[in-house]
Amino acid sequence: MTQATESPAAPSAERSPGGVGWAALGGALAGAAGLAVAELVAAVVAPGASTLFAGGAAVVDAVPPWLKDVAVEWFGTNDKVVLLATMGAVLALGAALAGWLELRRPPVGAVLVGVVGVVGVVVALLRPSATPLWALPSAIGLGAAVLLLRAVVARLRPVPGRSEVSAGETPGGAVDRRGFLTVSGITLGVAVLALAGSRVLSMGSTAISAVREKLRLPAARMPAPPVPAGADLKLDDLAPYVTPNSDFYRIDTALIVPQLNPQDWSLEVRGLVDEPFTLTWDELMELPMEEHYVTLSCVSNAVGGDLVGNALWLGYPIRALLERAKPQAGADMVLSRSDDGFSAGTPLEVLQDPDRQSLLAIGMNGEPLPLEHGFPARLVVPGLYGYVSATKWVTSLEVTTFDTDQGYWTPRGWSALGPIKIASRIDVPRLSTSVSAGAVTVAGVAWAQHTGISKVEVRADGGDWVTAELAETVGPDAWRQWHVSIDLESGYHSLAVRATDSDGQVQTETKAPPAPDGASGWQTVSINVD
Ligand SMILES: Nc1nc2c(c(=O)[nH]1)N[C@H]1C(S)=C(S)[C@@H](COP(=O)(O)O)O[C@H]1N2
Ligand SMILES: [Mo]
Repeated sequence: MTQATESPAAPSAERSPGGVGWAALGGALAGAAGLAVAELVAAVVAPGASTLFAGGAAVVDAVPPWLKDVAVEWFGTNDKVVLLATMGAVLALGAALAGWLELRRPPVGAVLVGVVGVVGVVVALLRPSATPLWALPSAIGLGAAVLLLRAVVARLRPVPGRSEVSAGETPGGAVDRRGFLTVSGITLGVAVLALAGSRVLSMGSTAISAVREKLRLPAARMPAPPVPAGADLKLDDLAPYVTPNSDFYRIDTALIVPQLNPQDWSLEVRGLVDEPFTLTWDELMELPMEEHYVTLSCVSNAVGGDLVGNALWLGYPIRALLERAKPQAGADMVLSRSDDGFSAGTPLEVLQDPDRQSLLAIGMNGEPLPLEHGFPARLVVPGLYGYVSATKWVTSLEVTTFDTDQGYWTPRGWSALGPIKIASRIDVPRLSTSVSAGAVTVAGVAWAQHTGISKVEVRADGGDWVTAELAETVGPDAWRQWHVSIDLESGYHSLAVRATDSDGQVQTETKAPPAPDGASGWQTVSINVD
């Protein structure tokens, strides 16, 4: 047998090598249309069920801790945008490859698209809040992509009868070029319309923003002590004592912010308790609220980093919820779960501590929680990193044990317990500002939540430690600003800072990376004095 007597498709395609590029383009268009159709269906079913978002969420859950650190370090809080862009690029390349394969080795391209679609269906069904309907976006998107792929690529096959004439000629002579362009145009149209439709439909989600805007929170029965006049030094570049909501760092695994309507929200308190119960929003609103300033920080914060912020939280004590549920002997952990599948394991003892103001929070700096910070309710526990305590969009508290359960990050390489390490940061002078020789103001913040900061020291060029002046603070759960004047001659200098907590423990010089239980070491900055 010779090449020439094989099935017509393969040799003809070989005679029109230019068709390969067009097939790749057609594949990419069909892939884009499939993803857009999935977005459109997801806008009706559930935003998190689309191929892109369910796939992205699965990637987020699967990344090893070191990669999470690298992502936060390189991209900061833009890491999600980078993830989605990378996924988009990989899928576009895969779809182009499918176009090429479909031309050369049908139906391999269609099968490849099918595999991606099936993976999309499976990961969507595996999401914690998934219902069987979550299979639809990827399934329907997959169907659309396969149909369009086959239709586009079919137009690149030589039209019978014309193929003889065109042997060895440019592909345009042999294939139905106009047909190809028409089908490609239709495919592009499907992609654009489906995407536009999904945007329009998902604007319904701004409905939750509207609900939040209208919400009036109850006044605190127990208001926070006023912020002392001297707590905020109000220096340029120094982090303000109270972090505005719009500047507050955001860390979570959610690719799309969960949209919870308070009227549909409830908190289930269950597990090893004598009196399990479910608390509705209206019931919560009737309970006496408290207000506390608490500084929240992330275990991923590098030395000198800004994944930390101080806010006024309004909420109901978690301690009181637990009292009502009556935990049983032997329990030592509360596993809090969020609507989107995150969980945190917090020591029961910490949450029952009458001296620790742990809240089921509904308000942040005088407003309902912003959507990204956990609307309508989240946990805030002074002294523990967010990953083991600060569950946003919280929907259940399960009293359990550390032996039987673990929070989201623990199997991913992070410590089960996450007490916050003593930390101090230099905010002033900023690297970019020019400083003149003489008395130089150095200032920053320091935190050791729940113990409090008793001293901050700064030294220049490895010399003697100079004690900084501490600004006032409302209490041990909130950070403290500090400032000191240091004489510096012109030239390069290195400045280091260390804090001491109220128990007399000095911040360790030993450097540790964020994983597995938080970064440590003294922050050192280099400055150029004119
Ligand atoms: N539902 C949910 N809650 C979550 C997380 C999350 O990924 N999902 N991340 C936690 C982590 S690691 C931190 S540091 C804090 C950050 O809270 P913020 O975004 O309001 O600053 O939220 C915690 N609560
Ligand atoms: Mo975190």
